Amino acid sequence: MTTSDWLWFGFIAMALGSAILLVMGWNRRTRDEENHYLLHLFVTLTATASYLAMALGQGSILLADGRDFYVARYADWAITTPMLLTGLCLTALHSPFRRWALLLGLVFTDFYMIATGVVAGFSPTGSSAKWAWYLISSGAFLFIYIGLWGPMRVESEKSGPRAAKLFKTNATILSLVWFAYPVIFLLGSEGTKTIDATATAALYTIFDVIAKVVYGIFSMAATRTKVSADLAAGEVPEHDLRPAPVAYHEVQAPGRTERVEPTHHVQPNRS
Ligand code: RET
Repeated sequence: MTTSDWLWFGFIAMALGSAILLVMGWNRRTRDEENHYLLHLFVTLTATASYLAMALGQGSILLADGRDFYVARYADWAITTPMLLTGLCLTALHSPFRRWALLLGLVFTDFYMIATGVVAGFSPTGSSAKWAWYLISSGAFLFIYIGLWGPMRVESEKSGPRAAKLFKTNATILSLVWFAYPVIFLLGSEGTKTIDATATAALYTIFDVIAKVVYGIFSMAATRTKVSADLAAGEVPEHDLRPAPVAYHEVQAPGRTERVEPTHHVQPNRS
């Protein structure tokens, strides 16, 4: 298969994955299902667009050292990796407001990893600048692992055994699959050129399909199973139902959610 074949394969896999996710999440019963639906669907939709651009020859630029640099790939990662991390963090936190800064901290670290990774990618082959940026990006990656397996895992345990178990499973898959990326970079056409450009494109495509489509479908299905168990155990509060029967206003104190009764008269601003 040529590089172009792999890019078309990626496009078809992402489009099919989007269609499957669209159907899987059509009926949403709770906040959890709604969160995961939104995130996983837009991850594959973003990648569908990115792979289409790359397959049509619009997603790359020709660098001075003669390589095609796939800008679309990094644009995709900059959008989708924070979304995938957010999904995992919401499995642990349930409500993002409980540890808002921890969630955002992980998302910013992830964005920092991709942004510095782009600079590593387009730095000239063999330059020390490339490896300096690679190390900075890898440092950010390390902090993502620390955040996930440290404080985020502790938070998941406060969300009950079902949430803790699902977080552990998903965090394990994500940690293993994501680890492939810096390795592919190292061996591929952006790094040491141990493998050629086609093999690099093939490996990135295969791992993108695993990280977005396979993981997305698994995470959606597992969330649905967890939600069914939560509902059967009577553990879903009214404000987490979708659609919720009335409007609720979430406040930052743990476990507190204020029910806002519908009012049909205008409240004066000051008395
Ligand atoms: C780069 C190169 C510099 C060092 C590191 C990297 C990490 C990339 C990662 C990408 C994950 C992408 C995913 C995409 C699909 O959904 C930028 C390759 C650490 C972790 C999960």
